[in-house]
Amino acid sequence: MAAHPTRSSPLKGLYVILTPLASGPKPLGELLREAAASGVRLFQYRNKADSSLTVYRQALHLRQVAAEVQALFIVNDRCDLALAVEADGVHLGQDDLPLPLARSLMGPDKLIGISTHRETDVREAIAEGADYLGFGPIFSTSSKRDHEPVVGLEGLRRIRTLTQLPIFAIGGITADNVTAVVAAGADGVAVISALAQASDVPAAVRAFRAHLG
Ligand code: 3NM
Repeated sequence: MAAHPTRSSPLKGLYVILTPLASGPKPLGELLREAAASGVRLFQYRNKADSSLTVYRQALHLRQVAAEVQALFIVNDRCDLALAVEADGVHLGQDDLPLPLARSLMGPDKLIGISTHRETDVREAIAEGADYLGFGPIFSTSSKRDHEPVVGLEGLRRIRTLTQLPIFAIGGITADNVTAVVAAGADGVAVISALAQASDVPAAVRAFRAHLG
């Protein structure tokens, strides 16, 4: 199914995280379609709450929708699930499988991103061959329980000096602060609530994209 996307696909701009916990009234598949129709090319499915079967079924559905709209589809945390639904890649957290092991499971052509929160995480991710970094939380957020300490724009500026890898800033990012986040060095921004809770998804995407190029 993953005929179009490759590791060389551009990794920048708006990265929309689809998660049932944060979602408003809109089904995730509909959110994906609306966001993609407004130009979003990169999605992640994140579900830490439901059973494996439920998560698999939802991932498979979203994967199919993403393929229809020719967007990249990444699964959070789990290589087994990413492989089962033929996702374009996996996004690891610091407590997930080690990146080299994930690479050997996923193969050379799948994308592997990793959440980083401090300089040591970033250095390790670079050494281990991540395709892109998540870095945050830039601002405080209620979308992730027990999140790491806020790194702020200053933290992002420091990390930018360490690597040319694509950096997706995450945590509390909105259309109102995205300009400052990009100015601090982010290649893109990953968001949950700014899209999930938007009453007008196309308008919300446009507001981001105006600042993201
Ligand atoms: N990861 P919102 S912050 C999933 O710092 C996640 O790694 C973070 O949600 C990190 O856009 C976060 O609603 C939550 O703030 C992002």
